[in-house]
Amino acid sequence: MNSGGTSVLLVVDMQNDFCAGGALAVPDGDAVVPQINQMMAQFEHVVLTQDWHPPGHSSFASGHAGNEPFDVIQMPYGEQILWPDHCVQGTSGAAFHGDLSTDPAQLVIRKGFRPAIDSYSAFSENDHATPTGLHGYLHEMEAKKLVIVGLAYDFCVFYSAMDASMLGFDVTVVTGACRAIDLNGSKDAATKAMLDAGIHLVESWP
Ligand code: VGL
Ligand code: ZN
Repeated sequence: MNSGGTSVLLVVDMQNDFCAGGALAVPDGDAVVPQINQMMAQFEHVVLTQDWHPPGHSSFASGHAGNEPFDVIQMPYGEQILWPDHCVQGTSGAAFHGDLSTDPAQLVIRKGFRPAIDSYSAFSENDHATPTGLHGYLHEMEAKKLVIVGLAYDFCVFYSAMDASMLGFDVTVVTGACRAIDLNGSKDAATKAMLDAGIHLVESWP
């Protein structure tokens, strides 16, 4: 799978808190683990992302008196959905799903660790100005194609795919290996925006 440039598999936020019983469980999130494990063997480079918030992170509704999870508030960098406390650094909720093969990963990108900014994209914080370092890694690996899977389809997968496309990568999202939170139509909106951006959406891989 190397014709036309190096391909990288980006596995987004396959963590306990986004799976069954987790603090921000994505419906059916666990179901994608076996397919992702199989896919890893087919790529020269595998990168994992890990949502990694300090306690009391500004995206947590618990720190905003009068607000509840899934409310939308204004932050200096724009609108922010408030989430239940999730993926707190060092907790079991922030750990990767126990059945995920993490051995093939060459790089783990942690994001969302700055107390005042949330981070959905694997490339930059939600201020769209603070990079994570992933772009530099991909540049050095001479990556041209990015295949993206994981959780959640309509948040971290979506924003990662859009940034990757904007940065000039050939991007494919494997929808069968993703699951969505789907807040107020966010799943369909994500699909439309990705198709408009020229991102390839395929049900399975290869
Ligand atoms: C995510 C909401 C908050 C995600 C992370 O991984 O899609 N969503 N933090
Ligand atoms: Zn988060």
